[in-house]
Amino acid sequence: MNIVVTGGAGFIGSNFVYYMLENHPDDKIICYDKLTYAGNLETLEKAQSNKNFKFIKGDISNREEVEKLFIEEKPDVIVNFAAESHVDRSIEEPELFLKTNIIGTSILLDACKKFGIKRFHQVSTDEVYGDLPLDRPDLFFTEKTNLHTSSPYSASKASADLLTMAYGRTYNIPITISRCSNNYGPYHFPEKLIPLMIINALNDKKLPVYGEGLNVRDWLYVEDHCSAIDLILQNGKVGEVYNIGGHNERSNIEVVETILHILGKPETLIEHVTDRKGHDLRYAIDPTKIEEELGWTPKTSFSDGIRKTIDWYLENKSWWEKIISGEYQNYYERMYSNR
Ligand code: NAD
Ligand code: TDX
Repeated sequence: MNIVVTGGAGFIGSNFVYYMLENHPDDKIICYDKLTYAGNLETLEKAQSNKNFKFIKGDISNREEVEKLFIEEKPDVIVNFAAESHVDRSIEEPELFLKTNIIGTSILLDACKKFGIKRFHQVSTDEVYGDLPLDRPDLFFTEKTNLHTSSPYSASKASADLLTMAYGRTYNIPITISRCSNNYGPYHFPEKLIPLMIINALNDKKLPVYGEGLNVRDWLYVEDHCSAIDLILQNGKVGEVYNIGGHNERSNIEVVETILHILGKPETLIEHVTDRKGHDLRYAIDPTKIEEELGWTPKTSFSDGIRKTIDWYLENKSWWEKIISGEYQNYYERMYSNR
């Protein structure tokens, strides 16, 4: 099978590329990525020598480039990871999120309609469900929870989900959608909570916690997300949505304290800063459907995963040092100075 992984030079997409090359040696994995600030060819260095891997630079929101991809590579499957993915950037510049996440997805779906496809899988997020209150730990997101978005990012992802379902129903395109909770692990871009805190702590810089740090996220080790998508591609029911999560809820402050503790750094590095606008309180996934229908179970607990992740950042300093010494500095300055 020819499997196109859009956004495969980013965090989860690259982990998925490696997962598929290892677990499906008979498939060809084609990474299609625009290489925005979040895409990084160095991340794919170890895949380049694999004969089953190919990289193509291209933009999902460019119709001509996408049609060329379909004509030349004849994909059987598209797994769409390509997106603008950072909530804080969406608050600064919503329009780019609409272009990539909504128009880009619609252009991919148009190409599926025009050229045919065996499966279009949309990688979505638990953020499309909005948030849950902090004082109701009994509540979880199920696939039936209403879409109720808070940020321009989540609104754009929810729109892409709706378009995916509409193309499935109207044009009979065999679609599936997965909505996963927060991922962490190797190759996570330094702007996101866990890598940012690890890197700042290693550099003895302040750790900027938004507000009181009581907001809760449900963390999943990235490899467990990859295995879930793989199962959905193999055995998932066309037209269905699957939630992915492993019941690893932690408040942000707990996560930051855990990182400091493992690294042996003082809690005085923590600095509470102005809260994110519209900040979602709590995400928590109910994964019963994917567990019962597809037999998926996550392998990595948060306590193991966070140690593995910290080890990876310790062993791969050159990967992140290059990122934080570039354009990232302007971003950091814009986002965090005088906050
Ligand atoms: P990321 O920002 O690390 O990577 C995104 C990748 O997409 C980059 O390689 C970038 O170059 C590429 N890209 C951006 N615009 C593109 C375009 N127009 N055409 C082609 N490529 C483009 O993101 P991530 O954290 O790996 O997230 C991947 C996907 O998973 C996203 O769709 C995101 O919404 C979803 N998701 C992420 C999480 C999470 O915790 N990170 C959780 C659930 C779902
Ligand atoms: O400097 C920070 N300080 C801080 O307190 C940053 C970057 C974040 N935070 C808080 C905000 C959130 O409550 O940490 C939490 C996690 O923040 P992010 O890493 O930005 O992730 P989140 O907003 O939860 O969104 C992530 O999960 C769902 C991904 O970035 C999305 O792409 C995915 O869809």
